[in-house]
Amino acid sequence: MESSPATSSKRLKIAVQKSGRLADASFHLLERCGLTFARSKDKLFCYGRNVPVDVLLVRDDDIPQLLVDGVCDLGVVGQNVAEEQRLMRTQRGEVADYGTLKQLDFGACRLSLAVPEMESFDGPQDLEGKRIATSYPGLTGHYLKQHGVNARIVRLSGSVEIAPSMGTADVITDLVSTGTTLRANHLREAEIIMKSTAVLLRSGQPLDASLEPVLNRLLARIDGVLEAQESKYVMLHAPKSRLDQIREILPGAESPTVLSLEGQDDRVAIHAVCRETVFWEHLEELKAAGASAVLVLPVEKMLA
Ligand code: PRT
Ligand code: ZN
Repeated sequence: MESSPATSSKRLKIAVQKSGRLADASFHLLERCGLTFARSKDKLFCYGRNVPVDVLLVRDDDIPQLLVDGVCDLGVVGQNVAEEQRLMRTQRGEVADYGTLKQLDFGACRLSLAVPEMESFDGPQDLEGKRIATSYPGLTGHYLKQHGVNARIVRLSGSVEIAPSMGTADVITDLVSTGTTLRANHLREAEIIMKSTAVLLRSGQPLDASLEPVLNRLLARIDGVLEAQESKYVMLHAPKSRLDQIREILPGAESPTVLSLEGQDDRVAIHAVCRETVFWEHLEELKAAGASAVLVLPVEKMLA
């Protein structure tokens, strides 16, 4: 019996969060790249139907280790998790063999230092001798070291924001997005330690040569999806004489298509892909420049 070449059975493995803040957006990104999946019964494994790509659904904290071990080739996590685990591994003398391939456009947050709202904070030196509650001992310790401050880190795995009112810490470092949690706990964001978004990580383990083209195609599609998200297709009518002015207003447009309008010698139709956000202000400027029939459409996919 003829067996297929060994390499043909190789599949790219991507780890994403099973449930939580990054779960839906990570999976949606892969779907927007045109990947379709069959889910296993326990919903922990998704088999790519149309491409040799499988998805493992796991806790976000486990993703760096899966990459270090080479169990997965790629993973989507917050930069905060990737950097925290890198620092902790380095401290323990272990390897943190993974790197960032791409910054993604979801999961934005920041790791911040927060102090009780009535207390003053004039800079990192104020932390000398204090107790800092955090789930991020690596990043917090790194920040203290950078500023030459000695403080005690109280490591907590959750509900960090209640530590000052419970009396178990003086200040905290925690992830913040809207700031509601801090305000509800009478804390004030004093300093940003790190800004974070979700990132696509790649294992440092060598990838099977047969999977390099699969990876490259996926990366090109991710670029297309990320670019399309911002981009809009703009159509409008405008006086021929104002062409240059209109081109200047259209944000991030390269060379617009100019079409003649039947029965109108002095006006043309302009179509352009705007690669930057089109704000209402831009539309008002276009109108002031004589544009009419302005249409702004979403871009589904884009291939550079
Ligand atoms: O179960 P699993 O271990 O997989 O998930 P998890 O509970 O560890 O993580 P999850 O789903 O809460 O967060 C996953 C990632 O989302 C984080 O590592 C960040 O990269 C990103 N992210 C973005 C956030 C937030 N925004 C965020 N606001 N992660 C947590 N928060 C929490 C924060 O800890 C605090 O309790 O939300 C609260 C603050 O929110 P605001 O809006 O009140 O400021
Ligand atoms: Zn987690």
